[in-house]
Amino acid sequence: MIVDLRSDTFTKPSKDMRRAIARAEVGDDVFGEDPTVNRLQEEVASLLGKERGLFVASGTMANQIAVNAHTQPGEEVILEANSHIFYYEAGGAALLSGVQLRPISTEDGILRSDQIENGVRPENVHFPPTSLICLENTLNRAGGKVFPIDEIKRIREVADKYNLKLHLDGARLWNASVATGIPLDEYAKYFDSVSVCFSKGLGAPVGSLLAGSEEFINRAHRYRKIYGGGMRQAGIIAAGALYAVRNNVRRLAEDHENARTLAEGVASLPGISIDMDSVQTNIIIMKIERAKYNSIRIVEALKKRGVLILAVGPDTLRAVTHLDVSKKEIKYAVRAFQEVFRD
Ligand code: TLP
Repeated sequence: MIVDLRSDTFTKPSKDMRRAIARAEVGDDVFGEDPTVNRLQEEVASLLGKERGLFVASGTMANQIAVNAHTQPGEEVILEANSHIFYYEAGGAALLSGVQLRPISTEDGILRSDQIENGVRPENVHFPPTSLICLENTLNRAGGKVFPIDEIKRIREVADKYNLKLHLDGARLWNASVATGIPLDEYAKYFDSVSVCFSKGLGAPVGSLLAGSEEFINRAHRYRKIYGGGMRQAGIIAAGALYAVRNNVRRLAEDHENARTLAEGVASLPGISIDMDSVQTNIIIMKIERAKYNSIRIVEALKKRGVLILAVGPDTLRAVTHLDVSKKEIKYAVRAFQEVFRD
């Protein structure tokens, strides 16, 4: 048995999704003539309560386009030090948008409005002007935690006070919404732009969407072209995304339950610890005792037993549940952890 918990990006399209893909009506999307892409953009923009949506190749592309469309070269962007845009996007914001990132460290991944306010640059010839704040929900490196909506409201007030734009990396906003019952548009209304992914927990093979105002998406559309992201009969992949949005959102609750089961089974083992309060959705971050264990060796020992997870730091492991992992497989994974940490 192979239980792949490395990421929810490893999900493969189901038979029904493949059927929807095979049947997709297509056209040339660079000319705006792909009916499936257009339907997806309209449906998801409406779920997010935004005027328009733009289908793009990946979450990284959505975020990078947003950063570029909201800023001018030489400006500064405030974000959390473990955010995907800062940590995992290959320095793209500096390279593609010419902006400086101002990463703020927090203990729990949640940027507070006062930290942001302290980070806004006063007008002074020595400083780059602050123009954008980026938040993430759920928080990948903080164990899939949900960003609290009350803090988002306070951050919006800071953004308004200083005339800053606010972007949400909502790669897993679906998970946040299912976990809290807060609708997507209630989250999205505090942001000038939102990116969401179809290729994570929703199980589509490819694609993300950037949503915002008409004027913002017009600008974003140009950057998508510049970045080589103008695709032709993209309805082939948009059909998978549309199927995912229509069928795979509510079931994310099962992934959250599985994550809880796995975390409970592992947390009591010697030499490994999990902040159970952070296990709110489908990501589990585990800390191992460094004196005893090495994260790479643990990953190898689990792999020998058919359980795949990722080392995301020298003493940090990550497991992610998703629609291709069943309850039974989670139980198997717990047993594998028990064997490895008892040996
Ligand atoms: N995250 C991936 C890796 O890049 C780390 C994963 O396995 O979790 N925002 C967030 C919050 C993400 O977690 C990711 C992907 C992205 C953006 C980027 O999406 P893609 O991979 O489609 O560019």
